[in-house]
Amino acid sequence: MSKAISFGAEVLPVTVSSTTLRELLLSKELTFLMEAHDGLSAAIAERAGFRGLWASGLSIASALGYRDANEASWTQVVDVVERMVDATNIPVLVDGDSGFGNFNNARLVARKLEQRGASGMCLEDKGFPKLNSFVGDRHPLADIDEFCGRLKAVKDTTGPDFVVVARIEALIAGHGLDEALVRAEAYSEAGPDAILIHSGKAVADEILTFAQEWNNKLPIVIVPTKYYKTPASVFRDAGISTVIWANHSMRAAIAGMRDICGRISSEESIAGIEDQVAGLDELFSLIGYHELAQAEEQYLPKRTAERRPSDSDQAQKFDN
Ligand code: SPV
Ligand code: MG
Repeated sequence: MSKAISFGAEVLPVTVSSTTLRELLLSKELTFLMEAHDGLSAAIAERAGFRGLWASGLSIASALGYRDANEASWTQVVDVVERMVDATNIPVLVDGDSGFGNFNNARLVARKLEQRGASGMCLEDKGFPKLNSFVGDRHPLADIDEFCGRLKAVKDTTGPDFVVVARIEALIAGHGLDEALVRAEAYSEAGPDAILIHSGKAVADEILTFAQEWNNKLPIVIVPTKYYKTPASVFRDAGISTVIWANHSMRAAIAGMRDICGRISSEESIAGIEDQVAGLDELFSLIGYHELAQAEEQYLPKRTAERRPSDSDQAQKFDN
């Protein structure tokens, strides 16, 4: 992948290349995608060493104060993704929910995400509006043929570099392994680049059995939010392609903000928490203020010895 480097990430606008999302999915190594929900969280994940990002629907919705029930519009999501793309130089896989409607809405969203620099979209086999997989137990699944049409439409509308991930919610909806495998088989005919198999269990058993049966006909992506105790080595040994840490920057932000807000409120002071929040230098560095200083040197007229009229000079002029 090659794109003009973001102003935030480097000193000068040059062209860099990073590993493409498809390369990450197909690589023999286990890939980790880190959740991000805005430009800042994306930049932090990149600095931590992640080679790809998950634009989480849950986290983006939460950061905007919405529920993960398609309350945020697709254009709001696209705008957030654009900020994540601009703030980093690593590929972004976007949680496209169920595609915001039928095949036509799904392909419209995918095309727009591609135009804004996203590297791929994950489409889940539910209807519109969807509800977060961990909320309640009503998760009606899409008709298999209809969902294949949605996948095909997205594939046909986007370019060859744009990755499409077909997400199976059969286990979440309580339909069992056979249904998940039937769906994986059918969806793979529609041309996606990978299968995401989701599970709400606290242990990885059903995911590991799925992986064994599926035998890597397409790369497998997983989201171990609930079976978080399973070590990565188990996923490696099972031949899983990609692990998504789906919501942990957003949850870390909640915990951090909750604690700091509570302390400032009760202590009526910021003295005690100063060394527990990120320094402004770190913030300025993450957002690339150094590039702005360099650009000013390059593009602003050089200051002359003569002082330029300041705002207070102007104010005085009006006062007189
Ligand atoms: C998300 O991060 O929005 C996901 C993963 O879709 S989950 O919340 O587990 O459904
Ligand atoms: Mg989601």
